[in-house]
Amino acid sequence: MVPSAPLDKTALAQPLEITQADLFEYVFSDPLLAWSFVLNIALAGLTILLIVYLGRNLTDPRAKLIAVSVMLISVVSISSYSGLTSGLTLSIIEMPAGHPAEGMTTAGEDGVLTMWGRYLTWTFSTPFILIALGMIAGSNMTKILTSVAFTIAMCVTGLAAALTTSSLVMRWWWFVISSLFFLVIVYIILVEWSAEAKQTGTGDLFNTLKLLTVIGWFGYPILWALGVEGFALLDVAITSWGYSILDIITKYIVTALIMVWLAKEPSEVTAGADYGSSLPGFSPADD
Ligand code: RET
Repeated sequence: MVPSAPLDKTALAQPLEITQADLFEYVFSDPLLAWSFVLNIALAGLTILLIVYLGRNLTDPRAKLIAVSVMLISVVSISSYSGLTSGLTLSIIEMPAGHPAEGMTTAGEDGVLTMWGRYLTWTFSTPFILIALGMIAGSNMTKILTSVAFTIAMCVTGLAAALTTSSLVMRWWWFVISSLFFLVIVYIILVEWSAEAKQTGTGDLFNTLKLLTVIGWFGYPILWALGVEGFALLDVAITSWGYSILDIITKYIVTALIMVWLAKEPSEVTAGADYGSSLPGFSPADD
């Protein structure tokens, strides 16, 4: 008989620690949740191919910059959803006292599944949406960079709202701060860029993009509030589908509309071969 290993009593006293592998398994044990991630990886990939195809004949550097900007939205998206699918950017987090999801367990662990990777990666994807929109409107660096800075601030404070476990009031305080930053962006899009787009001659396209963007972006804080992070009225898989559907509208549909229009290199967005040149009057060769 093989002698059995001595029992490690200290190991029994340890609390259960959830691993990344457990989270990976958890995602795929819920097909609805898994599909909300995997579908977006596929759509982001297809969107990149569409951009390459529609942008293949672009020559103007300013038009190309818009194309690169929309491509980066999907580049970030593939990385974001890969992080969620693998469990790398998911955590089980215990909600503070008084939170409706207080005391809930997930995969045998105290807490709820938090998709914090979403809030983190929006920090990198939303700036590229705003750079593309601002350039289509014909706006200036000041307004474009202001919108980029505020979207980064909005996403980072949104991440703080999701990860704060000390106090319910502090979670909602972060939510309020993030929402104030969001209103700055809404103002820039609805007031400043709408007026500029009319002058630039891109008013028609900008109107459609503006509606999809502003209505779509309002969906995110609403979902946050209704989902497990906020009032916990929606379960995790439904919340995740909500975000995935909003992503389809605000990223891939917006990108497709921009690229179909940009492919013809409309004179309203082109700026000539020396646009952005680091040497005055010098136009870099197009290989
Ligand atoms: C949070 C919660 C805190 C309050 C507000 C939010 C807004 C999020 C938005 C996200 C937009 C994301 C997009 C991603 C595309 O890749 C962080 C949910 C106001 C507007 C467009």
